[in-house]
Amino acid sequence: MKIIDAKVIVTCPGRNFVTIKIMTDEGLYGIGDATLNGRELAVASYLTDHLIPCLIGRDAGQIEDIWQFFYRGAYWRRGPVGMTAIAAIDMALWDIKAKAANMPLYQLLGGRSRTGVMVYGHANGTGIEETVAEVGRYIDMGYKAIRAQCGVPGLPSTYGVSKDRMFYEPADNDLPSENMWDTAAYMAHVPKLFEELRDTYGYSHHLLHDVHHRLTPIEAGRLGKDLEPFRLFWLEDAVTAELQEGFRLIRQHTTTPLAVGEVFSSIHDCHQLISEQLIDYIRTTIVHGGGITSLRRIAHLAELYHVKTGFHGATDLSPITMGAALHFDTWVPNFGIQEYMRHTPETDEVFPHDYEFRDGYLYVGDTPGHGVDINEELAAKYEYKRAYLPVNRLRDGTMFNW
Ligand code: KDG
Ligand code: MG
Repeated sequence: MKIIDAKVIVTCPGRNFVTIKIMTDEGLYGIGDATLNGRELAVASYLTDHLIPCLIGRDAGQIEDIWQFFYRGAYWRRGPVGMTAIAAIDMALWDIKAKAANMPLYQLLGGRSRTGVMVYGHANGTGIEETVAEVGRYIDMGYKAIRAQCGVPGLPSTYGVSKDRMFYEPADNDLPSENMWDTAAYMAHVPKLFEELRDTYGYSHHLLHDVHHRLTPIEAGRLGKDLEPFRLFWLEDAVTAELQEGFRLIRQHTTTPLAVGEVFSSIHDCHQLISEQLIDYIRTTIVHGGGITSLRRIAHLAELYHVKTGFHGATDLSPITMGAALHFDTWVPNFGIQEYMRHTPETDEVFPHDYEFRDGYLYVGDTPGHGVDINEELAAKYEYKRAYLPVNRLRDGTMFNW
């Protein structure tokens, strides 16, 4: 089956999404997500100007060879823009292969390892009381696992606390808005939130927390230790992870499980973290980590070292990534959990899909492929709108991690 054409579709049903559609001479097509929040057009150009011309005429079934061609053949390896572009092609080719086999993708990967995929939702509020009430709302909706984020006294805004109760959208401006950060205020506040949560709801639900790269290893060790009585499912992105060995220091000080990896683009970003057992969950997901072909390698490496998957699933990853990830989650032996931030109805309409949420779990359907499509006519109605993630500064004005 030959690839005869491929195109990039940019749409903004409330937020920007980039999609590749690959067509074959047998009439089958596949779609892949190429969305990189705040850098969408760079990936669109990487695909249109550099990868698509090399795709035409290739055998759509040679997924591994095409992956290697674009990874090794680029000479300039890795990096989020390039790996997101490769991921999009890879997702679309797996979609085509599964459609050609008349199978849902999880069957092609090795079949079902579980009936449903446990997901975690996002509860947040400006203060502790509001966040505790929100967690209650998620429990009422059936969630078994909930991430809790809370405003910090003295800071006008904080990562993870949304303006909209239903949908959190961090890319909030056409130029980066500026947030302010205070580590001491945050470190003093977070344990109070989790104490209140456990006092209110007990220990029957999983609770998670995202630090969003704001601490140093020794600070993270202290926070992890302070949170130990509240038995978190995980503490996420406690520090930036360019220095993988930095996690050793956190590990020496706390038994709170650690998750990291949503910004990683390849296995080399987490090789040491995994092989030295410095983390418990790897969050790198299909769209930013080079696709299903690449994530399979990461998951297998992780399995050897008792590390489980915990795929990133924020709203800036399109429903295509969610569909592909859910098939992967349904198969992968060392599955941990899947993040699930609901997309808006406009987004769901542009990307019709067959997965559904029931009682704390997401279930994939049996549509051949990854089960997600794109309504191109509708997509064309939503024009690209530049949007940036915020940046962060300390109280004295120093640039910091967002
Ligand atoms: O684009 C950035 C978001 O995906 C990120 O801020 C969300 O940290 C995030 C998470 O855990 O979902
Ligand atoms: Mg995160």
